[in-house]
Amino acid sequence: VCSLSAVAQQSTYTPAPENLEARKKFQDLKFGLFIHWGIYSILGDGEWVMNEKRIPYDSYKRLADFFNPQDFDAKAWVAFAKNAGMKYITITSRHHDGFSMFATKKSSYNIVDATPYHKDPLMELAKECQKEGIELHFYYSLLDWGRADYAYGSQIVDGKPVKGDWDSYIKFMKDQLTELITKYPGVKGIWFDGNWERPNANWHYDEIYGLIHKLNPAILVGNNHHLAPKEGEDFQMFEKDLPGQNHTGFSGESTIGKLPLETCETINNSWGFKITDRTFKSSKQIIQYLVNAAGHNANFLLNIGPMPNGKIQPEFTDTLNLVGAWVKKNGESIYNTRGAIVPAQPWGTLTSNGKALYAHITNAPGEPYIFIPELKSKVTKAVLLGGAAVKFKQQPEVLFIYTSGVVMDPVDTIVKLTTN
Ligand code: FHN
Repeated sequence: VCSLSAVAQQSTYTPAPENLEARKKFQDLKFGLFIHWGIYSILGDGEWVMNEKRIPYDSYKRLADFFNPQDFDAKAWVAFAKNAGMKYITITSRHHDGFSMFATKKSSYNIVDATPYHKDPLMELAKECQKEGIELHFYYSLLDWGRADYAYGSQIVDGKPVKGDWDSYIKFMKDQLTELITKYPGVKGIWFDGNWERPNANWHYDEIYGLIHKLNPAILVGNNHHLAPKEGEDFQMFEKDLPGQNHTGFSGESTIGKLPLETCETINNSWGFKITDRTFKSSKQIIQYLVNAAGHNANFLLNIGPMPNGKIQPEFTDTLNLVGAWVKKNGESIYNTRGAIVPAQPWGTLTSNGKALYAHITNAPGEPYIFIPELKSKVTKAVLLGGAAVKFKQQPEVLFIYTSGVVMDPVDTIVKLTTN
């Protein structure tokens, strides 16, 4: 039986006008830089190293004594993102190891108080992003391997861990989120992760999301819980999968909702710096991922794990220089566009900016033409983006684009279709 007070407490989230505006802007940005960086970077074995190598928390914590990223340069990171054509950055403010990469008063286990570096890189980054017109989102881990109040490994009964102090942990997160939102200039989003470790816990999202939106209604809340969107969230992300796909096994329960979409993927095979990981994706793979994400109406958040000294490894820079050059040339078919216009086709995908449609032919067609089914708009002109006219024929709800004589680009042949 629902008591009256319980009913009264249930609130439905109505995003503020500035939040709806921020969602639209976010969708226009299309391409972001994901950064996993923490004291784990020292070991060069990924951000899960403490857990995977079973390093006791007290021993792991000693890494802080050696974390001194003297070569960190916020300007260089933001320039790196901009040069790649990225319009926003999402960075780990605190990962599962519980180490805060920012100046927090709520835990001494943070980069300013616990390392010889004694500086706050996230403040530098926030200021530089603001100066350069790059949006900044903070990744924030719900899961904590070390805090006593979280009590990692504890059984969950009635929505709470049996051990630890759940209320204290929830309060701690709220306090830190308040710091992140109120102290750092220009923060545009919070990217939660780790819900999946305690799927049956009561995370008090109503309070946490409510607090965030009270502090700043425009802030976009997303949660990588691998489930359908929950009340209070402003965007939906898919880890290592395009919306609707489930290669990772993470996205089985994440049916696509109505929120702006984002997909994240790694530049090699690791989130945090991994010294042995040389499985670098090519610029072609990254460009095609971006194009496919846009075609699926999603932003693409591409991850790098910077080195412990604060530098970004040259392999990433080289690849993203090529990606940046491509986006500079073809950006009108990516930025400010929307996708999911027609289902993904064997030859590729479609984007639209409202004025034109862009057919991205990323897979060489087997026939000397491609066809676009279910197309409602009337096409009046077809050209290669920035180039010559292309022959086409429109029949009711099907458009044929003839590719014979067209020099195909192995990365993406873009045909711009003017519609009326
Ligand atoms: O466990 C994390 C992982 O370290 C990384 O942060 C990724 C990013 O999407 N999310 C988690 C796995 O779902």
